[in-house]
Amino acid sequence: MVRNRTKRAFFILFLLALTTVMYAQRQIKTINDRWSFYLGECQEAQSSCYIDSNWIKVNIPHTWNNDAYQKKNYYQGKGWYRRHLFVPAFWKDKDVYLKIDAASKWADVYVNGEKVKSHPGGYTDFIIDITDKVLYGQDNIIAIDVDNSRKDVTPISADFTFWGGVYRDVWILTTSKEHFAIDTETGSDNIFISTPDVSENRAIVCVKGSVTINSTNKNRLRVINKLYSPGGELLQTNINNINTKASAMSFSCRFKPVMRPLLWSPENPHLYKVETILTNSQGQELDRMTHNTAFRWFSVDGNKGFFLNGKPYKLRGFCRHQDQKPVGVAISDEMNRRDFDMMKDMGANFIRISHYPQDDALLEMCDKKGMLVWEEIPIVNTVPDTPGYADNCEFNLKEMIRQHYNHPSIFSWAYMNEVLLMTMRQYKGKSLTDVIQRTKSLAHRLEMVLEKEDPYRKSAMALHYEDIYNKVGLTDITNILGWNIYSGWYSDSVTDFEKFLSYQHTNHPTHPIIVSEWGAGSDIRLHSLNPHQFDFSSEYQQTYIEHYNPVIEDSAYVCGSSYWNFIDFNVAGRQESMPRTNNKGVTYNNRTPKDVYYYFKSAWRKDIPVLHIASRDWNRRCGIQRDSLPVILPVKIYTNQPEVELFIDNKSLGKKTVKNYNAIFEVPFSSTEPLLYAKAGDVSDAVKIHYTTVPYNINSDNVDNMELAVNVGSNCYFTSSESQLTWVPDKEYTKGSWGYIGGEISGTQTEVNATMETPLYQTQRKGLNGYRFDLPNGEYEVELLFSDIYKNKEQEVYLLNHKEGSSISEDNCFDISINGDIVENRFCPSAFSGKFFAVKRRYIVGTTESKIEINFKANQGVTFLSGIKIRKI
Ligand code: GCB
Ligand code: CA
Repeated sequence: MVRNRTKRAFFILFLLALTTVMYAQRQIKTINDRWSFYLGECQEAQSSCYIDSNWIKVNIPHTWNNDAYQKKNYYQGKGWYRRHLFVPAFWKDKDVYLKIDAASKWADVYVNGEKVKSHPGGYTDFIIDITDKVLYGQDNIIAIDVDNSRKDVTPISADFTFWGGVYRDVWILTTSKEHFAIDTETGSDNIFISTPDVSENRAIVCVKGSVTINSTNKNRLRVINKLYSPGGELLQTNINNINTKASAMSFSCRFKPVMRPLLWSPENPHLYKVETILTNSQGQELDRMTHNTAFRWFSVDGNKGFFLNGKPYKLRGFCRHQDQKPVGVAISDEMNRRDFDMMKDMGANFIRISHYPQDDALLEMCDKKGMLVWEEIPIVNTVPDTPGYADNCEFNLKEMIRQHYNHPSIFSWAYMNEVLLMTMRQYKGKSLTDVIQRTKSLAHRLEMVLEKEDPYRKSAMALHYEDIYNKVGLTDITNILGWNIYSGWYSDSVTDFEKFLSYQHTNHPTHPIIVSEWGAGSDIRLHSLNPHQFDFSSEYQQTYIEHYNPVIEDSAYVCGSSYWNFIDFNVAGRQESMPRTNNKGVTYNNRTPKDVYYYFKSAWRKDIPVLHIASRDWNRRCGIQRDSLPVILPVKIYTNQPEVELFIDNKSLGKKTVKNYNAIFEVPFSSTEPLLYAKAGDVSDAVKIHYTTVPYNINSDNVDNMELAVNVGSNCYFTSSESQLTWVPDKEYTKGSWGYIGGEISGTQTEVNATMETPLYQTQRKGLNGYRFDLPNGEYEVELLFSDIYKNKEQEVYLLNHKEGSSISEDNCFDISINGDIVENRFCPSAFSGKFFAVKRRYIVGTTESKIEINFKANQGVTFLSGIKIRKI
């Protein structure tokens, strides 16, 4: 009896399973596992009988460019992926597709040795119909030949790494023989939902698509479109009969107006749903697709900025690169969603998906949780005349639009970034005119694609800080002008930002402006009490951001901005303080927020109180102790509250009025682990600081535990990530204290080899005569840091007259003496390893003269010093 009942239950389950199979006609699943990979060319790999057992086993998403974390010249070339795919016999009744979400930058795909697709473009997906290529009930071989070196596929020049690999999901899609057509030309799902007419009172939804019939079944088919409210209520059903005799079996449906629609906005992302169902004449379901849609409209105005749903709306957000160490761009959906959530947490309502189309997982969040989107294709720096390049650009634009058309969060498609930057550096005269002409005709061509593919969105391009774009007429081509402005970083002073904007606005009042980039770099190891342009201190980044944001907010004609960048991202070719990294992020590459994250959060979140002690990035503090009193150091608070109180070790430092979302307290530091506690209304924040001192006057009371390290030639404290030792900013020698004697500040942004402490070596004093410490007698360890970053001037002159074959060195060489004793005779720091190489020497010296004075005397070229450290032993 019991057994019988179980049997019956099984039977019912079995029937249920059968029905689900019958209805779930379209199935899609990842095949990201079980791939074999080979780096390099391997012509035979396409052949189905090739044995790949000695290849490495990988999972997709995958990139081969972990070398981009180590060197400028990362591998650009070919990589092969292979996978066995067993295709069950019962799939004979289905159509089978392979979908690859991204293979950078070019892919040739083979099935059982036959080439089935070539795809240009590393940021868009592609779909291949492999129904007639696979063997049913058997093992099949898929091979993908990927190449990230192609010069006919954009990007070819840009400030980011062109990671190679199949770095987004790979899918197998099966459908019944009658199904919604799949777009194997441009990789979209081929159903397009538009909302051509939306107002507060009524909204129209249209659906367009087509049907594929790969069977002899010529029965009538039916397309049923159902529209659901955000709450899931079925609002309307629309039925289309498909004439299966017609050659183009397309359908289109226009729902009756939705009255008083719930409008979509980043704050209230109401999504309606459209279900599109294909049935045969007996009503049996053959295929089904579901899409979100939303009711919103936008406009831009040269004087009044951006409008969402008829109301002025300031765009506040970020540009986003996608990579994360150690996986590069082979990031998961979860990581995409995590990035979205962080931007949303800061109160962003806008994302510039730059400089290339990104994962659907991100766009899905933008629709669902609310974020307006500008998405673009990566035509960056210049337009080359490489054959095929322009065609591929046009193709990638079309792909992006068709693939992401149904994301209601997108309001703008963009296609060029700073496209005259390299152009102007590389060409002059007639050839410059030619490139500009080529650029303009490509822009016109792309505008036509935009107009044809999607008349409902705005076009945009991002321009660098030069009037040339107006002069040559590029700014008349798109709907929105993005200006990338770095005044106060790469050039000039921060106040040139507002000057440039108002100049553009005054001269071109009809051009709607978005500040599509602005940003300053920061390196968590560098901090300063008097930060300045390009010093990579966290404090300069804060100053820069605090200056720009109010200008953007207060200029009504500015639509808004996207700060560059959400993350510190990898650029293999970049040098600066953190080689291989562009560090303008508001989060570190591992997505830990920088303190400036909370400036944005304070400025943008109106719905919750925000309070953050902006010392997380500078929580290893070092004070230069002048007397026995506590050292006073500033502590900044970011908050959206009007007033804030700060405590150190439970002692109140009083309250301060908050201006521009920040307040700075002068805090007395003395204990080694002080607790900072801030309070504003109901919110509070606390952080423990690690505090050390170094003496201003070295004496018998403080010398024993002293390790005085000076970042020579710099205004910045540098804390080593490895040892945690802080190197204090440099100062001039004064009697009784310590410091440099003579010389001038100098430095480089070029990477220095053989050290992890790059910024220490990049900042220097050049032409100095000496360095002096007044201190008690005793025995000391003195360490000197050098890196030769100079051409040798005398040698330059000498080189002009120099005879072929005579070997001369361009080294800068000097004698070094300590308290009068020569310790280095004609020392040439670059002699062995060359320029831009870290060199460190340590000396044990005793003094009976109450001082240690190191002197430098040039033999050839200049003297220089990057850092100095002194410690009693
Ligand atoms: C720009 C570029 C962007 C760079 C950025 C920078 O204007 O559009 O790709 O990464 O500047 O940080 O220099
Ligand atoms: Ca230095």
